[in-house]
Amino acid sequence: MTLPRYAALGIAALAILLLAACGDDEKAAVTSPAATNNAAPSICDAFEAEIDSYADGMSKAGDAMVVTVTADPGPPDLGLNTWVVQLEDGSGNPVETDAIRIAPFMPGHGHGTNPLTYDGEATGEAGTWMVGPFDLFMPGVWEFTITVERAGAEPTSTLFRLCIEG
Ligand SMILES: [Cu+2]
Repeated sequence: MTLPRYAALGIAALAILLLAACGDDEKAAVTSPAATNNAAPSICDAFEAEIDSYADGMSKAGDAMVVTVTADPGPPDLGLNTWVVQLEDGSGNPVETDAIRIAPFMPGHGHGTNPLTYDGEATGEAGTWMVGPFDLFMPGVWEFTITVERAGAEPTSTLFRLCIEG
């Protein structure tokens, strides 16, 4: 009788298939966490405070005015960067000021740029200034404090915090 022998082979084959199946499951379990994490890792992931996400024309409303930034390159990158900064009141009208400046600073490293601040140049368009180029020489989190001076008023500041991926 050969039938029991074939039956035994069949069982052995089935066992091998089951083992192979288990092996695949294990592999899937190991790789799935990485596969489901769609966000690309960022050099700024470990930073604990909130980071602004850049878009051309990003803006923040401060006490005295709305500050809008368009960066070149955009998003800001390692190396030389020049920003156009627009100042408006709450109704979208340009705010004329005497001076603006930007102080770039890496909070995680405790250093800024050289020089520490960059004065804006009036563009000729009301309330619009060009600042830079300033050299963002390291990847990581940079803070940009934009200070605005007006005669007869206290200077006001607005801070943008951005990740420079590099
Ligand atoms: Cu640094």
